Amino acid sequence: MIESSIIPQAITTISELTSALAESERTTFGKILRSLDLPLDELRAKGIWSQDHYTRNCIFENENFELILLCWEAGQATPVHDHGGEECWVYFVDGNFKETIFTENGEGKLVPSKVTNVTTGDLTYMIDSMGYHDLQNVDKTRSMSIHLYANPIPRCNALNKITGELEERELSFDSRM
Ligand code: CSS
Ligand code: FE2
Repeated sequence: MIESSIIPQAITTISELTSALAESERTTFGKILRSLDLPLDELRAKGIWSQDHYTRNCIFENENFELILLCWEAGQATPVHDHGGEECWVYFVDGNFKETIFTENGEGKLVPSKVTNVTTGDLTYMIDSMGYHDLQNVDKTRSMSIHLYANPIPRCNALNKITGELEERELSFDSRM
């Protein structure tokens, strides 16, 4: 394991990021993501976008964590969801997003408890004990975010807007980078 003191001042490539995460304890994951300074052109060239839904593009995965580039068209959003009992860091690579955290009220209904506007360079953290959340690209243009889950999250619980019930969803990749 490397000491946090030898994490590079700035991480400027995806392979540097992957190596730093693979060689570090998860207690330093937030610090590593905060040191990101990635060239946007390289990521934009590798990303894929869909008019139907935000896309999930696997950068790297092992048994300890998965690193995913999410590509968002204007206005696209996640359902309200949890994180399968794992830790979730989101680094906002490019764009303007709204995060809404939901917690259960006395009747077990999910209600919004906190809304945060986040922008390029921000880092957020979620774990199921904090509740559920959704994310929306509130930009008028395409946006990107990098998601780090430790351990990997093959499935999570998401709110079905039609039934108002939580249901288990498989999380798949639209591409592997
Ligand atoms: N959990 C969602 C993104 S918001 S953290 C996903 O991985 O698709
Ligand atoms: Fe999430």
